Amino acid sequence: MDIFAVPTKGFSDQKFGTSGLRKKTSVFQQEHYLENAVQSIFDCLQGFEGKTLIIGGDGRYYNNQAIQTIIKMAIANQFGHIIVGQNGLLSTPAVSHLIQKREAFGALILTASHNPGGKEGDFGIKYNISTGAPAPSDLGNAFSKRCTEIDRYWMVKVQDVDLSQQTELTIGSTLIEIIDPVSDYSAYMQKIFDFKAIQRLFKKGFKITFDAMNAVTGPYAKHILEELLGADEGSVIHGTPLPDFGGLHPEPNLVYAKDLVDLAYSEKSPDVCAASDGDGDRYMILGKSFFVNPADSLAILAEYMEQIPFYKGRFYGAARSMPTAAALDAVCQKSKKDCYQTPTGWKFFGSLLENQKISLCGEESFGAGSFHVMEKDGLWAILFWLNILAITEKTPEQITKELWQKYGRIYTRTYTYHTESDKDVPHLIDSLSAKLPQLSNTQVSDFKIIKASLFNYTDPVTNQSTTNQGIIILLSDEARIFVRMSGTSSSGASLKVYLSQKSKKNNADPAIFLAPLEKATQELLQIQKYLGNKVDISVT
Ligand code: VG1
Ligand code: CO
Repeated sequence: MDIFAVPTKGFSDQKFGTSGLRKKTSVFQQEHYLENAVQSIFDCLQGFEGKTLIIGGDGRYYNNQAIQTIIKMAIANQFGHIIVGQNGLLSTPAVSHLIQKREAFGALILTASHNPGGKEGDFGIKYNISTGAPAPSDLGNAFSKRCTEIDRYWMVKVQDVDLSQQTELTIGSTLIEIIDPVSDYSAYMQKIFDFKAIQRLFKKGFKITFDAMNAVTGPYAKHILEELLGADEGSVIHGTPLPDFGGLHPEPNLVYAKDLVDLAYSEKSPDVCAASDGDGDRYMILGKSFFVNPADSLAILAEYMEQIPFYKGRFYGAARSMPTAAALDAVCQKSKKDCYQTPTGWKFFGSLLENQKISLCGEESFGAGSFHVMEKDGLWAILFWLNILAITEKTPEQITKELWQKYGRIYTRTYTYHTESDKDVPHLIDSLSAKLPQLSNTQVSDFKIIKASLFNYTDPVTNQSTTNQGIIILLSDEARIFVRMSGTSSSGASLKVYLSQKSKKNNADPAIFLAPLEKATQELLQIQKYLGNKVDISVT
């Protein structure tokens, strides 16, 4: 078998952001584009010869073609063992678990997560390290740099591998194993949660609808919810991974999972509606006519953590990303545990999880996880909820209202403003940043600004600093505005504005309750002035 070098020219637009490299599918399909990125990753790693690489993706268009290319490149780069999910599928948390279980060197995950798929949609690639965690920032920066300067990649000419069968074969000196993507993950979930208690819940007639959004979690959810836990057949909807996700935008939130939300608010609502995103690392949970916001949900997982056998005596502390409302903090305070605030992106939780500073972490974007894997994990969060419901015999609404009763309620809304220009959002953020020193003690609409500052973060374990991770504006009446630029857009730029405000009032509509804060935000940020009229706005 001949290993040969293919000349490439480097691509200056290959930047590894919050979660890997994401671009329009057509961009990825350019000659040498994928190969350039993959070889750049390999070139930044050391000592993988003879070791194991895991490869899988969320099933979107170009998934399997990309996997065939990567298998050949991994052989040429002399990995000793390649593990691939059958039909090219593996969810992000399943990959993270497999890395640990199979003691792999690392993994390549083909996904653009919540971004739409298909020919006209997005494609992406991310690398996870030997702990199972996403590549940390310095490694991601090294990948980006290497992508621009690389001038060759390594390749072999061999036949495509049949991904449709679970099998083993050897090419050159590399063993290739095609595995069931679901079984290791589902076995692990059974070790974590009380499946017997959840089975009893379903036996009593409990109903769930789980929307896999035509993405990777379908096979996982069907096996775990329907086959193992006894949920009715048909509880999992949109359960077959499709290359274009059936036209859905696989992001589980109030905007993109609207049909599911409508079901939850209808008379036909099951006890729980849940959904996951493209690569299976995020979740959404609703009760009958009741939406649990992700910040409250995270606090609830913390509140009940010690009641889940796997976590008994293992609640060390918790963390949330800074844009996430502070419901978690109150629970940690009450149980005298540390609560950390990190920049957006799962990679910032890695060192805290690995060093037992925290057991639980999450983001406002419907991601949550624990030390069970080094990624966020959508189905895990849903099973955690089912376990809580099984133990308490309460509804999501009761559980959430008890949380508000005990700690107060924090209202939240997140606004995303997408523009095709990649200059306007940075311009707005730069202008606001320059004004920050003068903002303290000024009045904006009904609020007084107490403090306005840039969010810089120093990792408490590694001491590594990361600057400019957003702008925090603390206001009177326990209100807060957090502003940052999205790191996962495949084109243009998105401004994200996160509002939150604590109140003793439990039963207001968040949109109405937060209207005065929204008015203050518009006044302060002057979004229209900076971004113009051609913006696509979504609110969750
Ligand atoms: C978004 C979310 C962030 C999440 C990231 C990756 O990032 O806000 O919380 O970690 O997506 O999630 P951004 O930079 O667009 O706000 V996923 O499910 O793509 O792995
Ligand atoms: Co995701």
